[in-house]
Amino acid sequence: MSDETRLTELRQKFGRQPAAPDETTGAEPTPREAQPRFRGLESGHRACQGCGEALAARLVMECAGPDVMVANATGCLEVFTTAWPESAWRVPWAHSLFENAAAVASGMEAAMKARGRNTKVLAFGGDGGTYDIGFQALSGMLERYHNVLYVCYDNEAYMNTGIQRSSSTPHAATTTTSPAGRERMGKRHLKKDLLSIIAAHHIPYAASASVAFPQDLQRKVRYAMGIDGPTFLVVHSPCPLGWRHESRLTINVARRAVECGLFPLVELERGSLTNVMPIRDQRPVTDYLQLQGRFAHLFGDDPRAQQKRDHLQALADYNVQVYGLTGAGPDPADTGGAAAVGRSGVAAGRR
Ligand SMILES: Cc1ncc(C[n+]2csc(CCOP(=O)(O)OP(=O)(O)O)c2C)c(N)n1
Ligand code: SF4
Repeated sequence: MSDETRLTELRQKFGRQPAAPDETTGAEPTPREAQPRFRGLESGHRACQGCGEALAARLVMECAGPDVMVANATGCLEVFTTAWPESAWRVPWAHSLFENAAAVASGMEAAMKARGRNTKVLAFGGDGGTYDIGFQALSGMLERYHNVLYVCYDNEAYMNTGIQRSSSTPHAATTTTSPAGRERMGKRHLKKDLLSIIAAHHIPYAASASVAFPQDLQRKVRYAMGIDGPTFLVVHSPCPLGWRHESRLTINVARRAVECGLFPLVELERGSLTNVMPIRDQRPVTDYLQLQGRFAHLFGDDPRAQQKRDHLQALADYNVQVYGLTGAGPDPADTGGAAAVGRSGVAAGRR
């Protein structure tokens, strides 16, 4: 069976077909209708209400599938989608260890190549599995130039095992292993700049995305999928449980992270910055921090609180400066991000 026939079969079985122009009027379908809506990750899994990671994975799978295979590091995504004997995945999916999703994906890709198939391999990991424990395998996969799209669902802590800090946890956030208290104001260290390290491998494409901007996220996935070689995407994915915000605020929290400059949305090709999502009106970081219980200690009477808030503002301003985020161009608030997410029933308030 040819790849094309197999793809058509998969789409008929699992997904909505891309709409064609209207037969009588000839009207073109809207961009959304023209997309194949492949549901590689089904509903009915066991993620917490408002889980950003679940939404991010669904958005990625919608436009990456159906002709893909997934290697998934252990973590929340793996656990909430595969409670034995059930699975929410509609693609070939392999559980890997915490530390080796990239190595497993490399092997899958090499095996498919040996069989003469061009099935694309995806590797998924949380920030613990990517920034920290799986980093060595990831670096090797990029350097060996495997044809794999690696997606890191960045919820900024080891959520699956009880909200431990990772090297992606932001400065001053409280976690179970960086608790705010008399000794210190949450995490002492800075969030690791993983994207710059990935870009230093000079791979064809590396980018950051956010669940608050699904169209931008899906454009980046489609672009990465079209590249023959290693590509990388880190998706900012709020976790209501670990960030201690209301479930209905997931999109708002993610949006504010971008609007204040703490989570810049950028694209790098072969190590060079090629595109950014500009911020027309930069929000103060406090607009982002105050929605989340993990930063609640920064708004109390402690004299160190102001210093930490200033530090976080300086980090956001630094991002705005080095990536050139201010200036003309489309504003994130104009891109229909949150409104587009509303179709899934997730609260879609803009601010
Ligand atoms: C070598 C190893 N150490 C620790 C664990 C336990 N463990 C499983 S998932 C996990 C945390 C995953 O965190 P992250 O990758 O950030 O994903 P999240 O759950 O936040 O989505 C840990 C510590 C493990 N499975 N293997
Ligand atoms: S703990 Fe966080 S990342 Fe894990 S399922 Fe719940 S909301 Fe999602």
